[in-house]
Amino acid sequence: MNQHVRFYPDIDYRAHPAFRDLDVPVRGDDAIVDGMIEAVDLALDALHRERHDDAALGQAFDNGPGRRIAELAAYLDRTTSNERVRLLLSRALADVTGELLEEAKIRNDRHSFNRPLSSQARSVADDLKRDGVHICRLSEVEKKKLWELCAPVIARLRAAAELNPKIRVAESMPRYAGVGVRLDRFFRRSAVLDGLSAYFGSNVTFTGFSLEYSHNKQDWWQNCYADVGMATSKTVYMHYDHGCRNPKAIIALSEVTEENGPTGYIKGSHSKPRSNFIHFLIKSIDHRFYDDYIAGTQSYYRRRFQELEYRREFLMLPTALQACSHFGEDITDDTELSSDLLKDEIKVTRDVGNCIVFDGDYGIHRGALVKSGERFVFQVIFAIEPDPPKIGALKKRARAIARRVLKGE
Ligand SMILES: O=C(O)CCC(=O)C(=O)O
Ligand SMILES: [Fe+2]
Repeated sequence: MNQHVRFYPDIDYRAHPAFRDLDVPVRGDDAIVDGMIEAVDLALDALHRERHDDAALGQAFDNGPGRRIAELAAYLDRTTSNERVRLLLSRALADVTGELLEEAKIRNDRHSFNRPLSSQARSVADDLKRDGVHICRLSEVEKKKLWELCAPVIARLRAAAELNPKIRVAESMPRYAGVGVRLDRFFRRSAVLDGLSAYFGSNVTFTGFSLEYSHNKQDWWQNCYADVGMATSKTVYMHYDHGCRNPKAIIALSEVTEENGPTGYIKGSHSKPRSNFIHFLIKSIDHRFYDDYIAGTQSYYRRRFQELEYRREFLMLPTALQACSHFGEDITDDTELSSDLLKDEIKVTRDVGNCIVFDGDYGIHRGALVKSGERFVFQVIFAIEPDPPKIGALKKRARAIARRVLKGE
């Protein structure tokens, strides 16, 4: 199979024990769909190589990749008989067109991005380029201070977990108050922001973060395929994040070992060959699935793969679209793919570091799967965007301080 028209990793769902006996007829038009995918990717590549002024970019996008995507959308609309599948595809294709235009704008701006780099920032950017990940460390003193500042949030998270022990619990925290300001200082001091900017060729800002509490009673990631007698796989929860361009950091406040859910990153996975278009489209399909999904009572987080009806609909898609951004459980243990991914995984335990910065939209990672004990981490979101005007940031900070004083924190 031509990996340039496929998602990475390419999983054969028709051979998977939970799908192989479902008796869904094969569409038989993979060659046509693959050809149309290739046409979108070629048009995207051509557009990304050119330099446009802002006004002309939209037009160039519509005439190139936009037109090719519309052709694929019309073809799938004509040839997909299941109504729910057809509507899902149409919503996802509309979304992905918007996403790819945004991506094209970012890439277009890169042609004029040029910023001097310190040697520290160059080394962060080199790590990201080579591995898709940069690992660093907050001092014990700084960690202790952050832990103290988070005490009220930690107490609320523990209480929420008591009430609802099986699901994920996190609280988003103010970007411009105490903890956010300290994290911002850390990212600047350790050249994380400059390194990310150099890696992406665009300005990167620290936009927000939350504190997440994970513990061993949670089961949101377990037992997807228990109905066919499969144990949770060794690659469970390996995934790409849902966005299409935002880098991320995970900072561990707890002492992390193999037991309490270390973040894992598959070194080099950000640059594996794949179709750029399919990479974006699969995330849009995953996301748009939830528009007509009626939530059930189970806590497992990927019901599209757990329920027979949705498994059948999944097999009605062209083979190139039979993929998922959160694919870890779908890889069968002791296969070549499973061992390849596992052998390249770096687990960020306390001996390795306590802060991992990574390209989570293109690189495979996982974490928070606690076997025993518990773990508190900050999930940090960066964005590719211009710095906010200084005066705006100062105003936000003043408002955040005022809120804190009023709350008596
Ligand atoms: O908590 C971790 O270590 C990783 C979590 C993650 O990748 C996510 O929430 O998307
Ligand atoms: Fe993630």
